[in-house]
Amino acid sequence: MSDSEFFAEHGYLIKERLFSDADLDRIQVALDELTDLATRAPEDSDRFKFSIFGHGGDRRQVQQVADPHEFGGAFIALGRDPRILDLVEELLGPNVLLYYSMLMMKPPAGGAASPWHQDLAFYTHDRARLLNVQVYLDAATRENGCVRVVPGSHREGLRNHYDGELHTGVVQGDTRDFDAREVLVEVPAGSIAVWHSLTLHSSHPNNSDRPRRAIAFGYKDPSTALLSGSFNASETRQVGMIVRGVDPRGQLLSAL
Ligand SMILES: O=C(O)CCC(=O)C(=O)O
Repeated sequence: MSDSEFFAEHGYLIKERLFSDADLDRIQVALDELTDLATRAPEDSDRFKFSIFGHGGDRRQVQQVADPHEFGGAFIALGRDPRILDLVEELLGPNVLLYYSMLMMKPPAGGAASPWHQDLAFYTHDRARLLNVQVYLDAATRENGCVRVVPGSHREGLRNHYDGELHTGVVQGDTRDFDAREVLVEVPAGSIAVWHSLTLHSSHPNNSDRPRRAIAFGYKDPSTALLSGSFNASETRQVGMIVRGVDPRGQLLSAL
């Protein structure tokens, strides 16, 4: 089965050790610079979050950074890396827009779980031609809070993430069926996981003594259009940038 056939069937894809230890060392240098910069941030913002995974917000250790690719260097190089983009092109087509990125550093000893959700619920588009690529800087295991996906759920439509008028970012109702169908993304450092914007996913808490750090990149086919405002400012704060091909419908012009 080819990568695109597997992705079409299951809504996710795992590539183990796509990046070498030398690649990870380069990212680590950039990460050290960025986390150092974050300590100067006066408080939680759309850019830097210190308590999103729990632990009461230790200001010396940023837990989430929005759009690290905007800082350039190793982060934008990673978002444009041909090893990722060749795969994304195979799944999305010749035109690819880097839509957002997110650095997630789930701390050890109780880093919080993420509840079941679908990424498309955060930025509704006219078609679900968006996907997420998560690059693992550490080995991910159940113990340190790996991601879980529900295979095939991208073919079951968008679930309700609303409680009345409130967009919760969490699938409402009984989710025990998702727990029963979960596939754990347990991978060595340097691996990637790709999931479709409609694939149900969540993550376990980090009950280990090791962090679980990852950088996510959101990519989309630029001919798919945002239908309404985002519920998560950091994910559509910028209109993104073309990293393969062209912007055939002028989305970048109209989005401004
Ligand atoms: O990395 C995690 O623990 C959760 C990631 C996630 O749910 C997302 O990026 O949408």
